[in-house]
Order: sequence, then C-alpha cells, then structure tokens
Amino acid sequence: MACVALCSCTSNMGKADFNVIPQPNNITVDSTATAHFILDKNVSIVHNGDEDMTRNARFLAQYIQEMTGIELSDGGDKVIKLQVGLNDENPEAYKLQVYPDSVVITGATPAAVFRALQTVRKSLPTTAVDAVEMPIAEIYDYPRFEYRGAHFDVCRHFYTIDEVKTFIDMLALHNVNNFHWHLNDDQGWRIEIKKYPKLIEIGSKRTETVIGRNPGKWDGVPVSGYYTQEQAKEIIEYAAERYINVIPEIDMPGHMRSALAAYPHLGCTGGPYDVWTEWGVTPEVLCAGNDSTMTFLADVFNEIMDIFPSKYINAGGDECPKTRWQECPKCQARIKAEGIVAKGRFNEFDRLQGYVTNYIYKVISARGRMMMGWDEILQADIPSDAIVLSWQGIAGAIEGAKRGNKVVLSPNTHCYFDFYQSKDVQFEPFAIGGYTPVEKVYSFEPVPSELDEEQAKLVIGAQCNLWTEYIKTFSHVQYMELPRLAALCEVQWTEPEHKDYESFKERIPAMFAIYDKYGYNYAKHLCDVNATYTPNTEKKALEVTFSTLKNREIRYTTDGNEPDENSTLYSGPFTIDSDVIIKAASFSNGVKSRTICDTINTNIASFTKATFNTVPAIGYAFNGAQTLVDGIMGGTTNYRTGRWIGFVGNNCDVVIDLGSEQSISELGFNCCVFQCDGVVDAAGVEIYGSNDGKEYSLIASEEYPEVVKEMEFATPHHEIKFAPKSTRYLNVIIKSHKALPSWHAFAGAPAFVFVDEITVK
Ligand code: TNX
Repeated sequence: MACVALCSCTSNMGKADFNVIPQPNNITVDSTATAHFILDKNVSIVHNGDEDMTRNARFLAQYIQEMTGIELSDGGDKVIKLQVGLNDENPEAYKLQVYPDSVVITGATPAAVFRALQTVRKSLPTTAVDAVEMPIAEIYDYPRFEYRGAHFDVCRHFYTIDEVKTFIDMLALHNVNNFHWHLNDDQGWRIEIKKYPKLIEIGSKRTETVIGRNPGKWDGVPVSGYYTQEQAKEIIEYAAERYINVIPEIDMPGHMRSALAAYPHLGCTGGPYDVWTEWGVTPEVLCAGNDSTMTFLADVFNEIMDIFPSKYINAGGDECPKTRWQECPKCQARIKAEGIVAKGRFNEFDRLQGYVTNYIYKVISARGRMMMGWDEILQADIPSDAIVLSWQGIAGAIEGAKRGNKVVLSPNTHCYFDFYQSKDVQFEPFAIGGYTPVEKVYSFEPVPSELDEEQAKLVIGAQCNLWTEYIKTFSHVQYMELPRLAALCEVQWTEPEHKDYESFKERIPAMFAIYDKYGYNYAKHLCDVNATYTPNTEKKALEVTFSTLKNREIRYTTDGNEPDENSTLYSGPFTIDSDVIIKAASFSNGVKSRTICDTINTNIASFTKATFNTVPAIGYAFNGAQTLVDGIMGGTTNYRTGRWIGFVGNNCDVVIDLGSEQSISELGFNCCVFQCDGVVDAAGVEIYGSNDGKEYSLIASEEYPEVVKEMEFATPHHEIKFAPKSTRYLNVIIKSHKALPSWHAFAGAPAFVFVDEITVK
C-alpha cells in the first residue's frame, strides 16, 4: 500500500531548479545531496503575521498554485519560512536556503523577501504536479542597481487599468522596481487634474491618427482615454504590493500639445491647437514667458504629488523645439527680465527651457521629492539632486555624472523596446524603426567607461522605454516587451561577472513557459536560427554559422526550398562560394520556428579583402569593410541591422583587393534612405584602379542629384558602367552629403550615407 502511494506520488513529481532569470548573484546547489525539499500540499508558509509578510505569503501560495497546481495547507509538517532581518546594506538583498525539511527566506526588507519569491516562482515547473523536488541550495542574492526601471507610454495609445496592472505583473516577474508612467504627450493627456478639468475633457481625445509614417493620410479612428485620480491610486497600490514604485511623468515644456488644445492661452500664439494626430516633434509647446504657464505647471505638479507618493517625480523635458519662443514677445521679455544668457553649447532659448526646468525643480523639491528628467534637463544648471535619464545614447549620463548628478541609463541604442527586434521586418508588426534584438539589450553595460570610480557610483540604474506610436493593442505591448525585458532585467540585477549570454539563452525557455502560463504574448525570435556570415578571404568563400536555443535541431536548404524535418541537419560551420539561397529553421518536438532566408550573390569582389580609409559613424561600423563584399545585400531600409555600414561627415572610402588583376567593366552598390533620420542617398561616387595598391588612376565617377523630399524610405541602386579595365586594387569613394537641405529637420547637419554590398563585374 505504502509503495503504491509512493509510486503514484513520485510519478507526478516535478523538479525545481534555480536556473532563473535574472541570474542570482551567489548560488550553491548541492547536486550530491540525496535528500531534497519536497514541496507538496503538506507544506505551510510561516511568518511573523504582519501585513507585508501576510501579503508576501499569499503571493507565494498563489505562485505555487499557478505554476504547479499545488494548494498548500495550514499546519503542514514542512515549512517555508518568510522573515526579514538579513543584515545587509542592500535593502533588496535576500538569502534563500533550501533544507530537506524547510525553505528559509530571509530578506533585508519585505521587498527583498518579495524578490526572493520571484526566484522561487521561476524555479518551479510549469506543469500540474502533486509535488516538486527542490534541490538543497543556498542563494545569497541582491540587485546590482537600486533603480531598475521600465517606462510605458499610455498617451500615444491608451491602455486600460487592467492592462496597466498586467504590465506591472510583468515588471514584478522581472524584479523591476520602478514603473515610469508617461502620462501626457502631444497626442493625449491621460491623468485627471481636478483644477484643470479640460485636460481630460478635451486633452484626452484625439480625432484620428496618421497612418504609418506617412503624414498625408489619416485613419479616421478616434483615440481617447484617461485615468481618474482614484484609478491612479489603485495602480499605485497594486504596484506597491509588489514593491514597485510608480513614477509619474508630466512631460514639459514640449510634448504638451494636448494641454494646449485644452488651454490654448498657455501657448505662445494662443492657438487654436488640436490634440495632435501625427507623430514626431511638434513646434507647439508651452509658452515660457507666460506667468499662467508657470502657475499651471506648479498646480499640475502639486496635484500629481498629492496622488503619487513616489520620491522621484519625472518632469520630462525632451524634444522641446524653440521655434515659437524665438518669435514670442513674452518669451523674449522673460529672457531679458531673468537675465538669461547663452552658456556653452546652449543658446538663450535652451537656457530659457532650463529656467522652466529649475522652476519645476523648486516646486518638486519644496515637497521633499526629487526631480527626474530626460537628458535635455542638462540645458539648465540643475541642482545636484536632480536625476538625469539619459536617452540620447549615453552622453547625457556621462555629462550628468561628471556634473555630480545621479543618472539612469536608458539609451535608444539598447533600451528602446519600440524598435524592431528582428532584421526581417517584413514579418514584424510595423514599428518606428531601429533594430534592438534581445542579444543587444543583453550586451548593455550601464556604467559608461568614461566615468571614474566616484562618478560611476552616480549611475543608479537602467531602464527600458516603450513608446507606443505604433503599438495599438496590449498584446502588441507584450510582444515588444518580452523577452527583451528578461534580457534587461539581468542587466539591471546581475553583476557583470555573473552575466553570460549563452547561459541566458539556456535559461530563457523556462521563462517562455511562464509567459505561456500567464498568457503573455512574447516574441519568439530566440527560437529562430541565428545565422552569422563571415567572409573568408583566404578560401574566397563565405563561412556560415548557425545557432539557436539548446535542444533545438537546425535544418537548412541551399536551393531555395522550404526546410522541413528531412532537410540537411546542421552540425557545424560550413562554407559557400557560389550563388545560393539559404533557408534555415529550427525544430523542437515537431514544432518549427520561423524560417530565415538569405540570398548570397557572388561577383568578382565577393569574399576579397576590403579595408576602409575612412572611419564609419559611431555605432554603425558593425563588422566593418568586409560587410561590403560578403555577398549579402542590405535588404530593407532598416539601417541598424549590421548589413549596412554608415558614414557621417566622412565619405565611405573603401579599398578592395581583388587578389589578382581582373578585367572589370561595371560597379554597383545600394544606399539606404531613411530621410527623417538624416539618412539619405549618396552625393556621388569615384572609382579608382591600381595594380600595385599605391598609384591609383580614375576609372569612373558619377554625381547624384540633391537630396529630394520625395525620397523618404528607399534603397536606391547605383550602377556604373565603364570601358573594360584591368585592375587588382579598387578604391571606391561613395560620397556623403555634407549638409542636409534647408527644408530638412536637421538642416545644415551632415547627412549619413549607408552603403551595402559593392558588386564588381
Ligand atoms: C523620442 S525618448 C521621444 C518620444 C518618442 C520616441 C520614439 C524621448 C524622451 N522622446 O517622444 O516617442 O523618441 O522612439
């Protein structure tokens, strides 16, 4: 009888492991121990009975039930003990000890205990079992950064209170502790302010939305929505139960068009204004010379601080064009009256924004709170307790920390989850652009190497941002957020010496299982085949390496056919030296991933040696000159995929060594045009030939037309034909425009030129 009971029990026994995300900082699992802690219905949770621990215990019981179906009992013979009292300077540090008859969780604070519960939750199997075998283990864990943020724009599109709660659930799962709630923007005001009721009556509604990136067509679909102060408090409480602080952002003095629509007297021209139906940066901003603007801002921030207990209050500050201010007598008068003058790289209008920033700083600090803002707040001489959120790369963080301010890193190079996460954008929901795959997020190091030890201590954390111009549904929100948030949370939590991308990839399937459990929509690109193509100049061939998640089989074809379970099994790198279409997919238990497809087109220059005479633009060098002769085209207009190499200020000046004298009569290349970002077609090309690599003579040259407004997104192909010429070395100079035309948003600034494959026939 006993045997039967034992057998039926063990037949439905799951296993726990601590291969979780984020990777705990110290973990010892005793794999030699024969005993385990058996988590089953005879386990009870014990604690001191206070409010925090009672709630924590409830969460734990709920997690165990959700993951495994096991319902814990009161007064069982084995215990999970929750307690505070860990003596640690890190308030979120915890110890998790697994013994044969108990699990003891000791946190420095109740918040730390909650973080430990996430580790337990993620260690559990996600299938229904009667019992779980937990290995004997000891974990001592703590977050690397005190500020672990996630931002959510609910203005460009609106999400319900329940969806915001689910967003917070997602943050809790990833140990995020600051929820940055972006509450106003040009396209919608989303928080009730009692003193200014029109903010929601008028400001929360827009009539329609521009279609895609084309400002010439609208969809006719109204977008509206706001949160009452009561609802905001509900969110604050919901987050607080999960030890997540809610930081409200009132973005000012730019991004205020929805407020101007409600109260036009707050603008320089007096309006009328509409709640904006387009994307981008509008010139309509708050008037900085108008006293009622100042009163308005003080009132709004004070009401916000009545609602939100957060010690950090975000005052925005990004992207505030000065066009209206330059024409406004009140703004001029303010500059004069306050004696505002240009300083360093900031003109007097930038400094006028600085004046507004400092005014709000005082309102915020009068209430004992700390002002946070996007890196544009550096236009002001901000006091040292203001916090800089660096989004335009890491420059704002470096400057902020050098000035003695605390900084949070949220650069658009690594932390923008509105960017594409795959190169194959044709399979992706339409996005703003960019390319930020999971691996790139994972590779992010928040402490800039430019900082010395003392300055580095001012880096309090990192944050991801989700801007929602092109994200209409919450399911799409989840798709953009997951699993990139998993990569980011390891950046935020785990010490660099314990981070490892290969190990992360081994741990991600367990996270996917949890996402599935909760019905979260997530991106599955990590299951696809990741192909690396490296030109081998010796062999004059292309080396192909595939990888994917562990326990998945990779199968591929080179004849254009769709791979299936009978296609060639990938067993290691191989080379190709002719024209092929490569298709590869991964398989697990009969389930196939998305297929990747790359076309290799060879020509005389393919897989030869290429070197640059000029330096590519920062961030756009990727694998360098060899990319231009790797047989693979840039493809789409997404210039961040690594298949285009970008230059700004410089020309793309490349030398190609064909290896021996070759007769050639044609040269081709493509450019990438993404006009709104200053990425335009080439200005011209010069082709020189040489047989000794020293003395070059001109073979051909061409000039291309001025930058035209009409060419917004394109991959123009250039082909230059010339009388046959025998040459070994080719020097190709693809010229960039040195100044963008007057009608462009970045008029006068040097244009980028992005180049892909150079083909020679
Ligand atoms: C810049 S990031 C903005 C937002 C846009 C975002 C799109 C920042 C502080 N401002 O208004 O939504 O780019 O990626």
